[in-house]
Amino acid sequence: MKHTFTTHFLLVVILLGLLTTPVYSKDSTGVNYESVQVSKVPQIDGLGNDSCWEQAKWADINYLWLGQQPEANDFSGRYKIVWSKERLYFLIEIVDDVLSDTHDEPLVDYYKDDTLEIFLDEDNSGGDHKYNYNAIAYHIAMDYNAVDLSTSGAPKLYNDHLNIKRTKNDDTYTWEIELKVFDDKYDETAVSNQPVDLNAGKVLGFGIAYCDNDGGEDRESFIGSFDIPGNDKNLAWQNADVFSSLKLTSGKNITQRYYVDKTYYFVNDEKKQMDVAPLIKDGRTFIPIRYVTDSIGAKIEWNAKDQKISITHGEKEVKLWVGKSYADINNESKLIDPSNKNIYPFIVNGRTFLPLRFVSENLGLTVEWDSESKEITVY
Ligand SMILES: [Ca+2]
Ligand SMILES: [Ca+2]
Ligand SMILES: [Ca+2]
Ligand SMILES: [Ca+2]
Repeated sequence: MKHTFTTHFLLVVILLGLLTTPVYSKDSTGVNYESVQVSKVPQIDGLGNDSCWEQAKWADINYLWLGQQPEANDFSGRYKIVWSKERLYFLIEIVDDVLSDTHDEPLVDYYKDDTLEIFLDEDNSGGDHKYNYNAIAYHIAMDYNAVDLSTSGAPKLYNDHLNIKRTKNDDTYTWEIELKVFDDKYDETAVSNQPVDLNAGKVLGFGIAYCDNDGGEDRESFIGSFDIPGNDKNLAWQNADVFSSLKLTSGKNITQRYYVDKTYYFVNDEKKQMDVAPLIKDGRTFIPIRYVTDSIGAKIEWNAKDQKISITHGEKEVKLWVGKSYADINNESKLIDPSNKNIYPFIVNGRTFLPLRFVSENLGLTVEWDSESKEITVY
């Protein structure tokens, strides 16, 4: 093929473009936060003393996007995230020496006061989100008004997406936030929109930022939870390409320990009590499975008419029937124990006992058995 002047010229233009435009790559530049699913969601009271918060790790809000680099007592911030099937939960701790809230109109200059921002791109698609719902940038004011730009370009309140409480202890402000997640089909003219269901393995575009104003007309510093390469770092409000990513994981870091014929058990190091003990039948350990599924945040349903137990955990769905030696695993039929047709769910004293190893392993968990201590470890 003969190269013409035009193709050469185009190549040069493209190469120059590559050299001068920062390349945003979520995997290489994003702070990828892994959030664990919790069975007991936090009480939204601005206090981080809920047990679920112990399962989550802190991450920093420490990248300067605009203004001057703050000292630690001027601004510092960190956050934790946990999730349930219905909601995301944030615990955000902000140290700020002067709280400034002088712009009274919620939709005018709303980012010039002290403002907490949460960025969310439900399907991690990236791309422009300035006047659409490809992603949302919640600008949360001190009075909990949550603002972003609507499809008309005008700022709009999205207060019904969030439940927010904040407490103060000296210069430390603790925000606790419950957030509904909406996809890009969000209809701002509808009376109500249905938030999406969350599941393990889901990845969202995400970020947190803080506008720190200490008494002036405008914010002095704008600090984010992820790095934005290049000179222009004030991009997250309109471009989801720069977001970092948030991965939802199952409660796999939860270790449960059960003991045959004992009614106590452990979830991590917390000792708990069950009303009936695990037992051995035909060489297999059986247990009222709700203890296991509740500990990892799985959903369990009992259908009395069909004597059916349905368990859903992330992408996994396990169905079993009382007296039936087969189960449905994601709609595929499977024998519970190919070597023994007597292994099936049964009822004793009104309690349904399920084969512990079979159910746990088909939910993606690992099971270990210690014959000496009769201890079953599930993680
Ligand atoms: Ca709380
Ligand atoms: Ca400050
Ligand atoms: Ca999107
Ligand atoms: Ca401030």
